[in-house]
Amino acid sequence: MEHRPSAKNVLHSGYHHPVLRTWQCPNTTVRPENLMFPIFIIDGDDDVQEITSMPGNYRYGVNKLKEALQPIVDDGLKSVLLFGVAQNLAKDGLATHADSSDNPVMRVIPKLREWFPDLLIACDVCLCAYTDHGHCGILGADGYLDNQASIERIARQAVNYAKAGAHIVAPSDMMDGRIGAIKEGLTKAGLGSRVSVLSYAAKFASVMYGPFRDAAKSAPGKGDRKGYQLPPGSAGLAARATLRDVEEGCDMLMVKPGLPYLDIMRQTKDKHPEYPLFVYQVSGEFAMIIHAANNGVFQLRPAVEETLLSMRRAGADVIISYFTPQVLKWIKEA
Ligand code: PB1
Repeated sequence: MEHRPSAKNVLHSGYHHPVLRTWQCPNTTVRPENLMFPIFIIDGDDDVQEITSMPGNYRYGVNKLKEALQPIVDDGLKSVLLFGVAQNLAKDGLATHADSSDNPVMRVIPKLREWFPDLLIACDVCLCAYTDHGHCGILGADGYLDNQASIERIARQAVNYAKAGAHIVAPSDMMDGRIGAIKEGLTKAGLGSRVSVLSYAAKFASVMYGPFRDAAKSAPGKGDRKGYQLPPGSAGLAARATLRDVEEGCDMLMVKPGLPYLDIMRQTKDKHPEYPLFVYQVSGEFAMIIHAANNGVFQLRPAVEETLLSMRRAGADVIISYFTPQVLKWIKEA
């Protein structure tokens, strides 16, 4: 008996040519507007420090950022996500310098607006880089997170970044109700319609943040973040957290990390198709690909491109990636 596939089961005819293959892969292209570049701003104004755990990434002082960003902007960069690094500023229980006039992010926002008028500026909003205990919120006298004190402090930080000129504030703290607190603060400041809130809505307690914590000097002094970042196994809490943040008024949603959470991206996009969905390809994902490529496991470019394509296929509209400068060059070459 000779088996022959039916006409409908002959698939090769539909993708035997490169153009056919692009038609078979809708909504998977990566353009400059699909990328956001995370950058670290350190409080040493003339410092440029390579981040050894993230090859090719640097902490930049305010006076060094323009020359560093100019070629990337020339290559088509559309948006950045700013992270402050406090090496000299004092850290305390109230994260005083999270938004003080000495804070490097507060000082660089107006300069970026002047240097690159078309660049969209997002600011990560969190306390962990500025608290002496390294957690993302305020601790109570009992040593546990005080959620209410935390969201009030985080809202003030967000409003101050907005007042300094940020287009987007992106709270990565994972406190309950911080989106509503931030929206209320922005509205009271007259900025409720002019500054976007990008919620790190489904952010998991991942092992893949290590290089970032090295870069931002933001690891928790003791304990961990499992009590406020989502359990990696819970799609249910991801759905509830995302719905909560939608109801509290966020403008855009995020899933983080990326590759281990493609299912959560698809779930989030299907439940909230009317919201732009971001995914954060975190530092550990970046490092894994870089070290694998450097050790001959695969070529860097196809590995990065396949990973980013998978996130677009899973529903991500924007990918926050440390590979952004390199991908922009590849897009320009193509
Ligand atoms: O690239 C990364 O690993 C991002 C880490 C991320 C930044 N938003 C947070 C993860 C963490 O350290 O727990 C920082 C938390 N505010």
